[in-house]
Amino acid sequence: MPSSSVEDFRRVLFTSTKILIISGAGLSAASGIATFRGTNGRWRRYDAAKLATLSAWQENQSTVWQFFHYRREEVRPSRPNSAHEALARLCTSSLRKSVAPNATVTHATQNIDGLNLEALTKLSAETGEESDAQLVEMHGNLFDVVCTAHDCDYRAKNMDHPICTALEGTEKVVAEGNIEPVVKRADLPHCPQCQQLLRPDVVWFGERPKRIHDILEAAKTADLCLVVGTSSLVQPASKLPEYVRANGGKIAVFNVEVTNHSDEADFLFLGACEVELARILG
Ligand code: BJW
Ligand code: ZN
Repeated sequence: MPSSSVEDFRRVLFTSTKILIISGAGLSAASGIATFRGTNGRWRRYDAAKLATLSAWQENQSTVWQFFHYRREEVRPSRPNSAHEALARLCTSSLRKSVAPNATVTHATQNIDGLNLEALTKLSAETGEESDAQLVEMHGNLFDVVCTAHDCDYRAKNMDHPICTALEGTEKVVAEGNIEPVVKRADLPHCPQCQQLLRPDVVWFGERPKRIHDILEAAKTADLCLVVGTSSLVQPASKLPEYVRANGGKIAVFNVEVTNHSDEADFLFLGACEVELARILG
């Protein structure tokens, strides 16, 4: 049975040398962003997981762009919550000293909302110290776009609001039945270099997560792994704790509910991570 002893966890944290944080949608729930599989994981009449595929994109670029435009609009007003802030402190050398003085940190987030980076930037502006941790947005970022043409290397940050005029207002539509706003392909975001269609630079099923080698290396050498707010249903993120365990490392799960892997954890903190991480990490 996993332990929920804060004292024992803090002892393990204090002697750790390589920490891997794996986070998911529950980390941003308190910032007002819907979890991926929450409320049955649906957007309009679609299963969100089915829209996160290359085949959905190939079938209907307009619908997929409307989904991502909706998500950009959802994220835009949101701000990091106390869980992002607690992790940001753990990712900053001088603030980590009192809890994990000998550790380096890698944070592999599955979230595409950019809130972990925002929390680090905010903390760095307050302390004057840059984070020394490695932050990997392994499923990409909602505000990055990439050209779909094979012979074009265009890739950029795009904070435009809206990303294109044809998508404006579609985020408010709750489509009933099969009736949906029509946004023509020609009116979707296009590449300024070659005029081909742009797509969100996020990782769909069957695609390779970003910087996967850095993440696997961190998992194979970590002696402590914090698994925060993820259902642990999606590979390879769901497999990373197994690598940590194979190396003799400890696993601590922070989730509002028991998940697939929580019974294999050494520590389980059941509760909202925005409360638990602040309470336990300080
Ligand atoms: C709280 C809380 C609070 C709530 N406090 N907790 C070829 C074809 C097809 C499939 C595959 C293939 N090759 C491999 C696969 C397998 C596939 C897979 O895993 N499928 C499973 C469904 C079975 N994986 C992949 O395809 C991955 N690629 C891959 O494996 O490539 C091969 C490779 C690996 C290694 C090296 C080289 C090659 C890619 C997966 C991409 C996933 N993409 C998505 C969409 C991204 C863009 C977008 O967001 O739209 O990522 S799917 C979706 O799931 C999204 C999420 O990041 C991801 C994980 O979800 P998450 O974060 O866990 O959210 P939820 O909603 O599921 O859970 C929230 C949790 O929070 C819950 O537990 C709550 O209880 C909790 N919670 N409030 C604490 N306050
Ligand atoms: Zn292009």
